[in-house]
Amino acid sequence: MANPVDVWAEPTLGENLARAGVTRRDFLAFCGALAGFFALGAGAPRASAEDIADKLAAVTKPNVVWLQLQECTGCMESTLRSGGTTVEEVVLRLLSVNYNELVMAAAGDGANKALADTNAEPHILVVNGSIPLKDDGIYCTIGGESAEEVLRTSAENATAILAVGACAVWGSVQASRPNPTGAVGVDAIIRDKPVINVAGCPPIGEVITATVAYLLMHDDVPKTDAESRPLFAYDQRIHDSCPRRAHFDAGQYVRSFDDEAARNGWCLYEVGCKGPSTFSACPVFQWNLHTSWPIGAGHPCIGCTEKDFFDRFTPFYQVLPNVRGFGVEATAEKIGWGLVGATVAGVAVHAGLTAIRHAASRKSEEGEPLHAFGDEPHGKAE
Ligand code: FSX
Repeated sequence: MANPVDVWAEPTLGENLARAGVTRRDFLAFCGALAGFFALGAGAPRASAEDIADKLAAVTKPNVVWLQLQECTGCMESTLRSGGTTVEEVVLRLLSVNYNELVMAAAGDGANKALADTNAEPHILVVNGSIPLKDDGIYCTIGGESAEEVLRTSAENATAILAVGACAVWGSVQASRPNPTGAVGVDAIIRDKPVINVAGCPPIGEVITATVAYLLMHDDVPKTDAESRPLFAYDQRIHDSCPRRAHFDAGQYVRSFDDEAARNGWCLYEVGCKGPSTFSACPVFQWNLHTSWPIGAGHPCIGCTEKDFFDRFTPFYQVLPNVRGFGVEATAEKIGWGLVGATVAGVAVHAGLTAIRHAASRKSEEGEPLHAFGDEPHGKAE
């Protein structure tokens, strides 16, 4: 794959920021956040805010094609509303997004020309949404071409390809059984180039931003795990940094969403939380200017950064997928190991699993039916 930095067009990001009135102080604040982000996970070289600022300021803006295929627009919303005072300013100025259905002013022939013109030159390709393959792809077409054709054409001159969102990564909800449109993710179609999978439904805005910034700063794609997710953002389980973790270890579980345990902020595992099986930086970055996140708001993690989560992790308000012959904590351990993969096993994971084993010895009362958000009452997983 060609060096992504080869595709820059003038002017440099630093010149752009200066022209836009973004101060060095604000830019350093953004770069400081990035430095902290890269320092949190594995797979990214450590760098100071000044180092990052210097590298980013020197690069020139890459041309970008940002496709939106079968999806709900949540990923672009997440990107645009990541919320930092200067983050969205900086991100938008990092890139020349020549084609994106949601934000571009052009329509019709003008939009199609923008896509064709950008595709003719080296560019970064970002894809939101799944690709329907059934029935000649009639379920998602752009300018009379199927999503598959548009994707293949857009990938030809792409110097880097990002699949952003669970839909683009694995097909997500659309690909769940019975998958009526034959939806697949980007890397099921693009086989001759690496695809960076930025997982989540939607991914955290800062994770999208940081992945783009990584591409701009380095001459290579970031190190990834077995699912092609950037290691710096997906090397830790939610369970390992969950603020409710102490309650898991103490055997203190919410059993229905209106009980005393829920009001006390206890562990959501028994109402279906998939945090023990899910790799994501959610507890650290959260959403909306660090305001909150699903578990913080009292909702179980649904595991949206994991492969085929909609088929594997539903019903969402039950404990982890049933594996006969194991207790719920043993099931968590088994699934956790299955998802860890050779490239992401680490001290934190071992520590988390050890705690699960300990917690298994003080397993909470079983057999109590769950009533959650209109679910039919059901028993615990066997
Ligand atoms: Fe999918 Fe994204 Fe979920 Fe929605 O573009 S990952 S349905 S948040 O919008 O693709």
